[in-house]
Amino acid sequence: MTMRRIDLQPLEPFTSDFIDRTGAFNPGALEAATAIIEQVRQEGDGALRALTEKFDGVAIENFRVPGEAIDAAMAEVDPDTLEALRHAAAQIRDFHERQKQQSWFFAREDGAIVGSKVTPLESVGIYVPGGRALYPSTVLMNALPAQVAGVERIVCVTPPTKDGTLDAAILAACKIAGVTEIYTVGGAQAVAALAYGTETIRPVAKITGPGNAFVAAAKKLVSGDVGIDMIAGPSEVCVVADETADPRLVAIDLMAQAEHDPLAACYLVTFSDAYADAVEAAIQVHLADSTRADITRTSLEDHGLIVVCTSMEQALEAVNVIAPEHLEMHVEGAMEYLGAIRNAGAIFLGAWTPEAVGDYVAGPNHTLPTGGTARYSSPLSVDDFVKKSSIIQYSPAALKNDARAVVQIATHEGLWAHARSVALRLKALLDAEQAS
Ligand code: HSO
Ligand code: ZN
Repeated sequence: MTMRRIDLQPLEPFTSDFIDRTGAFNPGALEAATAIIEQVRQEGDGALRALTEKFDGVAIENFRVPGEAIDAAMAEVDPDTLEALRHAAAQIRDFHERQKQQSWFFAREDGAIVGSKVTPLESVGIYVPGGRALYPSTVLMNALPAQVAGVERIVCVTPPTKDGTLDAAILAACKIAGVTEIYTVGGAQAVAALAYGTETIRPVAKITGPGNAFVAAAKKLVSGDVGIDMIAGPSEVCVVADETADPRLVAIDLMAQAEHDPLAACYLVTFSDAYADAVEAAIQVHLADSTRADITRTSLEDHGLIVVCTSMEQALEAVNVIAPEHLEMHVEGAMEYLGAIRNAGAIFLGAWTPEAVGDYVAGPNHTLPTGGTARYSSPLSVDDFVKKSSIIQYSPAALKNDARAVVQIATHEGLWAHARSVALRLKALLDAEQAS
């Protein structure tokens, strides 16, 4: 197993040309999703049944998962897993509680009141993938911020397993995180149902959660009719390691991302070829024990990259160009470099912070910007499940203060009624003053 390697010269800048992020877009999926969405809009539940038979190979009569099935799942899941999910949920909830924004108002001296009113979305739909990415942790990471935001209707959709049922741990995570409705339907058809509604599934205001190329395409297509969160690309980690980092730990942390997906992209930023060799050798040793060696090896060989730098400045510059979803600073005095890191979805500091703690239990969300979008976007948060309305209330004194400016700008813009709406009120005020 060898990863692609770049040896930078002193002062040589790391540029985006070194990174290969192609292959994320799939035009075939867009075409297929368009047809599926149309079918669901026209035929509702009938289309969901037909498409579930076609793509999942199972006939489903009733998509809604009954309460008894959810209770049965709680009993079926191994108690230690249930306990771990509850432990994770408590810390995730606690973290997201701190993100909650309050409505605020500001009273100006002239009596005008301006402000911002925060309102939770009425409903959200969470897409939970099946197959290789069957993650109860993703249920927690999407549903808990919605619950903390105050969303009343939290709907979960997820594709059936071969026998038409759902994974018990997924159902248990739904219960723990306050999901209010669960439907056994996946793919672009589930996204269409959430966006436009069917006989059994009422539409939602926003759809979040990861999915395959068809789900991503469907989310893109329904966006505008409903809200969507970010479209997640393949997972990424960038580990910056100096000579103080144990190469075996750096190796296993790279592998922890690589094992997600053959398309996952893992970057090692380090300071000598000898160190890079030691990490590669350690990966080789770990691979012998891995239960996901094939995915891991493919990911590292096809999309892995080692950048050997000559200074920490150069390394940090590389990090900011990569703008990784996850960044591990496996270096002495990691906290000191925080100020220099501009682009990263989540930053893990020091030797005791493997990405896996953030994936599951630390509290911050594991839904993070991928594909370099950390340059301008943020982790999924409570903010994604609320919206704001601006509030404005004027007093007579405030109107008097501002009337001239409004009339001036409105007249410049050629908007007669705008100017007049203020001028008429101003006249009424002045007349009343004169009368008294
Ligand atoms: N590392 C993934 C999240 C996850 N890990 C879920 C384990 N389960 C996001 O990049
Ligand atoms: Zn992970």
